[in-house]
Amino acid sequence: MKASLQSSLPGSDGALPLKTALEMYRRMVRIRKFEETVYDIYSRGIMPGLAHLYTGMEAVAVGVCLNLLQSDNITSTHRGHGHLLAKGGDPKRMFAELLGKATGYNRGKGGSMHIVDMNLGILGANGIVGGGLGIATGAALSAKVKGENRISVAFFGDGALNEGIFYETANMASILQLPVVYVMENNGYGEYTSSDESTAGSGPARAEAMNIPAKTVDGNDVLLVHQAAQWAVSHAREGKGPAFLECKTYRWRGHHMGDQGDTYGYRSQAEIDAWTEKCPIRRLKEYLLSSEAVTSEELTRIDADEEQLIQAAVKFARQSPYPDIAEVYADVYA
Ligand SMILES: Cc1ncc(C[n+]2csc(CCOP(=O)(O)OP(=O)(O)O)c2C)c(N)n1
Ligand SMILES: [Mg+2]
Repeated sequence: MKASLQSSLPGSDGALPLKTALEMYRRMVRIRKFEETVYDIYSRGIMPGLAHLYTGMEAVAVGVCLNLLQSDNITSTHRGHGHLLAKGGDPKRMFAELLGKATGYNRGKGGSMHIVDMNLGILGANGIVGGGLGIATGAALSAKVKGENRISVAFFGDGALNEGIFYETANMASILQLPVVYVMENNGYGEYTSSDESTAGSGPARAEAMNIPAKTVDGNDVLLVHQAAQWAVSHAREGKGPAFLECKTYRWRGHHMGDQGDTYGYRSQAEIDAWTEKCPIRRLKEYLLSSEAVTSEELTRIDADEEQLIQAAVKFARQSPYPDIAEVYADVYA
């Protein structure tokens, strides 16, 4: 095995360590297996509540988060499992939360859209579209005021780009030169509406209008996302103010678990198939194998490790107790 892997990225200025490339692979596989297991347990009536799956979009969360320190903050969305896992979230506590168990991140009271891990800088998934933009910008303001070496990343969708909160917070971040990176996950749809029908202009153009430098990248190529995020993260960390990254990608599954097949008829099978062909995991796998930096056995071993991790997490969650009824009003704000 080679010690390091020369990245073939256009404009790449150095070698991408093989260790990083393998970690990208591992985390994308973890997210894929986590999400497809959620699909399975939800479909079998084991999981209550709601879930929005990240399958197909793994390269965005992983490419960005592998540029972050543990102390850096992220804010996530309603489609948050991938962001949390990419930042180092514990699959056991996540599954326990999804099943409403006392061992979950929020002691079973939050579910999919409220998972928080302050030790990992994860300021929360968020059921409010665009809600994370304000929180990430506020965290960046606090880092700047306190003089802490900590940046924030706000993941948000193409739908959230049309929320007023983006303009208020991005304007403030630009004026105050706050260390925040806005990562727009452009999967082409907000619920069942194509962004072509709902969005005038583009995210990067809107950011640039506020003097925020912006790039667009193929969000299904983890190497390209990683490289672009390296630029955006360094920009924020070096005190140059906010940066904006648009990652073009696609969600393989419906908007949420109630959106199956052609229930709402807004996407053609041909479109879904074309994007499935651009699987970010398969792409990285082919790249790694063609570079001869790793063997297929090594990747198969990672697949098996991750399968075991996810199955152990589900088992842990299923065997965990529900919270005691006496806690029903604890940690609840009204
Ligand atoms: C403020 C607000 N408005 C509307 C909704 C309902 N809603 C939930 S997800 C969603 C679509 C979001 O689309 P996008 O930001 O592109 O994220 P994606 O689901 O594609 O990941 C909408 C409209 C909400 N949760 N919050
Ligand atoms: Mg979207």
